[in-house]
Amino acid sequence: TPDPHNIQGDIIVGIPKKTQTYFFFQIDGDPSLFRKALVDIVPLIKTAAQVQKDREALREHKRRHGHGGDGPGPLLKMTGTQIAFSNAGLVKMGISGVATPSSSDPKSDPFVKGQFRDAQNIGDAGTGDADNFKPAWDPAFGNANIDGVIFVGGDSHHSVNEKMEEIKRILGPSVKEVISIIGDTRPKNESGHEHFGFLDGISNPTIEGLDKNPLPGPKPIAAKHLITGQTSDANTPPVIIDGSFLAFRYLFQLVPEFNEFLKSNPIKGKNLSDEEGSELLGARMVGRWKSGAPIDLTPNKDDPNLGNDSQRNHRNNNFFYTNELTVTMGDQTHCPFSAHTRKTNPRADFTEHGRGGDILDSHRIARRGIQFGPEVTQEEANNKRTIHGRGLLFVCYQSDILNGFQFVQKSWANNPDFLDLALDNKGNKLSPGLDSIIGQNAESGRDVVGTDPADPDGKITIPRFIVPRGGEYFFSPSITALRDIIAL
Ligand code: N7H
Repeated sequence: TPDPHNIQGDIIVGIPKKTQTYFFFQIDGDPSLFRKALVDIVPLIKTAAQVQKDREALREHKRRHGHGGDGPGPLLKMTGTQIAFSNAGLVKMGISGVATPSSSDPKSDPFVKGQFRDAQNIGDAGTGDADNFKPAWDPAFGNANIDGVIFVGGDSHHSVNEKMEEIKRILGPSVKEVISIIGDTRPKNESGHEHFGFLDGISNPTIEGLDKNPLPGPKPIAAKHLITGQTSDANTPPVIIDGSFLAFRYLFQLVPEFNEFLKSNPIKGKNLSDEEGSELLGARMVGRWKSGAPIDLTPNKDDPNLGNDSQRNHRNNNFFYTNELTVTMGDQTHCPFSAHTRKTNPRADFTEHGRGGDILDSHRIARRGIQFGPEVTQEEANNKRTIHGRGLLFVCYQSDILNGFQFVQKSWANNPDFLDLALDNKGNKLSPGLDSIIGQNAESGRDVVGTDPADPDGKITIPRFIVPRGGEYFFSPSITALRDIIAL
């Protein structure tokens, strides 16, 4: 089992955060200067064991004061710092041994190539042919010059800025900032909800042997799917033991446009008002209602008690697209195969069909993102057009980028034939089309099947509401790797 005192805390626990600053940097000048400065950065990095303690303190604070440190009464100051390196950064420092385990060829290893050169593979729009493809990204991410990222999550901008200043003082001129991005959870009742309005962060893999009381839902997975170097093979490079790969995506969301699309395309039904039809369409695109309630369990209307219910009856993640075994496989009346959650974690669709839990488990990812940008303004709502940039700073961890993020995006979300368990009205296999939310194939239209429960064969074309404008693949080393191998 991996050691919680050695693993960075965001990987298996998740840094508690109201806000988080990502400092993307380039190692400047002689890399040994940076490696020396790292000696004083390492003690600032929070381990999984420490983050677990922070979470307990936060729970206790909530129990006593009714809020997480931001209401009346005592505040709870808290930050968590993490660090990760791109392949370019590791190469600059002369650190070898980090590569995507399942990749046989460095030329096609997404980690070694960097995400800029993997962008066409994962469906981002851009220009140029396969050999010199240039994704339509922001310049900071467009030159493949990011060596690493340090990020600090915490209770407030004040706490995070203080910690960030301390870090920058330690690093001094050994790094150059490429870009800093600030993420913020949304205000009040929208806290925990992403910008389209849906509760996020409900379903993440739990880990065998580490999570003592996993909530009902998908079974815990082996640590080796999230943590690198979990093998008894004596040839395992020490640098990868207790580490994880971090996939970062800078994803802008067109919120007024998304809302307008739902409004203009309500699902028609006997007992549905237009407003309810629009809400149903949104839920069938995501796989959950805005409250978080899974449509597999409540297909006709939202059920906020169920959405919030991770703790009381542990119901909001305990579903398998089998409609509690009341209907046969291939059914889309509760949830279309094109729904975002069903595409990205098909649960029993996959395991019940002889394709083995371990294979599904190898495609699970631990998501730790945060929102960025302001709330939709009145002007934007009126004009149904985005003026201010907002979206998701998507972060996920996995032990293998080919099996994890890249696979989920490329082979599931962007693949119109996944998962073709349903039959069309002529009895042929029905391709579900793209993932309604994140499916993408350059600039081409996003055809999606099954959004209307009364017409499982029905196809609609959904515009792109998510615009990727950058990203990188990183490796988050263990504390011992940072201290004994990378720092000088
Ligand atoms: Fe998704 N959304 O608001 O629609 N995601 N996601 N995601 N996502 C999930 O179950 C969203 C993105 C996964 O285990 C929920 O915790 C948005 C990428 C996976 O059942 C919601 C964006 C990738 C799951 C959203 C975005 C994934 C998941 C339900 C981009 C991987 C868990 C909350 C802006 C390539 C599935 C929950 C499971 C859940 C949304 C991005 C993957 C509401 C807006 C890029 C694996």
